[in-house]
Amino acid sequence: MKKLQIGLQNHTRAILRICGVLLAVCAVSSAVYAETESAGPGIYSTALINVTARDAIDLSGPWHYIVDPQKIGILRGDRRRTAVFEDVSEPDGPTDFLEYNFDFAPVMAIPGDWNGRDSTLTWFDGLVWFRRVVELEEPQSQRRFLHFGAANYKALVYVNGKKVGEHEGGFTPFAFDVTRQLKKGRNSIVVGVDSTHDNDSLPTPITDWKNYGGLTRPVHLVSVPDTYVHDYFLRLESGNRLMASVRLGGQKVANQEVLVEIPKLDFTLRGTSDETGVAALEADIPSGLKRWSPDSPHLYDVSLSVAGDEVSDRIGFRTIAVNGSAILINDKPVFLRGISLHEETLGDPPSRAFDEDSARALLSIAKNDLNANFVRLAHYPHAEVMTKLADEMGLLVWSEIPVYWDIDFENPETLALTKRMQRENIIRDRNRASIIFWSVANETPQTDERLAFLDKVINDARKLDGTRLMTAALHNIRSKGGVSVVDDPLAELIDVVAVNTYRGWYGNSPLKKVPDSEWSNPSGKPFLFSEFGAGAKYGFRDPGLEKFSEDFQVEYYRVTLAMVKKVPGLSGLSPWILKDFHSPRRMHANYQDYWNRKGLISPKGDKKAAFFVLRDWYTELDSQGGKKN
Ligand code: GCB
Repeated sequence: MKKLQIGLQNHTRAILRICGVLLAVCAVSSAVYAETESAGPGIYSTALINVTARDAIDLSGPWHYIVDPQKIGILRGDRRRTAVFEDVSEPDGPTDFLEYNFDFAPVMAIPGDWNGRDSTLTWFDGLVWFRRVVELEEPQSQRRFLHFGAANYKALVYVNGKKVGEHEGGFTPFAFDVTRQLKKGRNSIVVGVDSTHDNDSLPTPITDWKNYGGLTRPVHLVSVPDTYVHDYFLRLESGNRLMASVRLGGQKVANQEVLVEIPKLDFTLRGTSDETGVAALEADIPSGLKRWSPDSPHLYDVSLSVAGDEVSDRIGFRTIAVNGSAILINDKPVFLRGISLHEETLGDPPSRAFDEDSARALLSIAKNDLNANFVRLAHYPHAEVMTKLADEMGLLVWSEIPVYWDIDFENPETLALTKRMQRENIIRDRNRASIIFWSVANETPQTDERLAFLDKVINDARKLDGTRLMTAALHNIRSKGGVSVVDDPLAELIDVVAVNTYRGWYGNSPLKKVPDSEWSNPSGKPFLFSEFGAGAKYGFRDPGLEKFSEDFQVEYYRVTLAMVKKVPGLSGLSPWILKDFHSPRRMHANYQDYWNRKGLISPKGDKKAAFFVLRDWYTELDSQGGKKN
């Protein structure tokens, strides 16, 4: 296995390995969903989707929590005294003294990250146990899933003291069938969340963002009938067809009548599931269908039903294609006036957990104030509330998995983890019209191992969703005769070539030379600048253009936009970044204080001067019908 440049002591490694074995891969419980590619076009096994549209108990709210710095709950969990997951509270439990008691433990609002919710845990990286009690009434006729929007990074899940499953990966949903473990009356749900990453994890511990630990997205107890709609994918495909793949779960998945209806269009698709429980339906595009676009984000109420189960969604329909170096939405070229975003709320301290208000706050600054039509949701799948809102508000979206910098490209387990994470993301979000790109990597090293790894990841994505464009943020640039040439074989595997560049910020190149920089993209495919940016501390002004002054950032944006405007056939940009964000590697006490300051707005949302430089150009472009050249 390749050695990454992460200095872990041997004994730390040994502990990580033990934990790794215990917490291993997402072996979903009760053998309901095997981690295999299952039947049907574009349909794989993973958590059921769109849980907020189902009969579900929202478990948001206070959960008791216990910090376990030595991870004894996992390592010695067989001893009753420290078996936190058993959730025994004396005097009902053993007479022997217990080393924990959830009833006396503090509470934390879930969804939430512990770093922001408990000031003693600001930089805590490790294991925290959470408990929530759910009272249930009989009869319990339905199948029940315990569904997690996300837990960062590994989760061990117990119901009434019995383990129901594990999951690895901090940004994607997972669910366990807990029907058999639940009982009438009091039910204890205990989740151990371990935020530590290692060389084989995704990402590794080396990132330029804060590792927020905890149950960062909502938890639901979902009830479904014996046979139910598990996941579905509605889309327009070339040739003017509306296609729907619907996958059933439960007892009798074969030969079921499946109905997809769009009442507003008086449109019905009807079909029967095959023996694997998949119904593939299609018809000509209904007359009168208004296509979704950023200018007119038209969504339709859609209902899917089978055998007594019904799920509703709001879905937009549009096509995406490429013509030479142009990106076409509904057959029209689009220039992407973008901005990058981390999943971190406005405020100090910020949070990883987004509700609709916090998502709307950030997205409306992008859409309404900056006049953007595109957001790069970096560097991992963001909360579902973000992509649903992007659909509603009319923002095009770049969705990404955390293949960030150097990961273990030679490790088959890392590959399996990457593919599963991508699958969980795509299946959750492929009905979102806003998403136009699936991105597989950010600034990865140019090696054969990486290429072979990403080739497999890209192929998997294309099987799950043949309608989106594949991309990656590249940084391998060669200088030829003064021209910067995008020189990365990964460009051959993707549909849209995107480049990160920090000329004038990192390195010694002076700002005044930036406008003269020339770019060449030999692939001829659509070309984007996925990142550029400069740090500025809000309120620090210096006409002498000291770095970290707002004035420097303004000048940086002026010269960089001058460069951008000259790139022939450019399809768009997503500068780095909308808001300053927490990062452990930004330690400069004067300028940074653990914030990456490249935001165009401060942590609390104050606009820096450079915000208006970008806004003015975006507004000008918009008034010219979105065309750059
Ligand atoms: C990059 C990375 C991004 C960093 C940024 C920076 O190239 O993709 O994650 O935060 O540079 O600020 O240096």
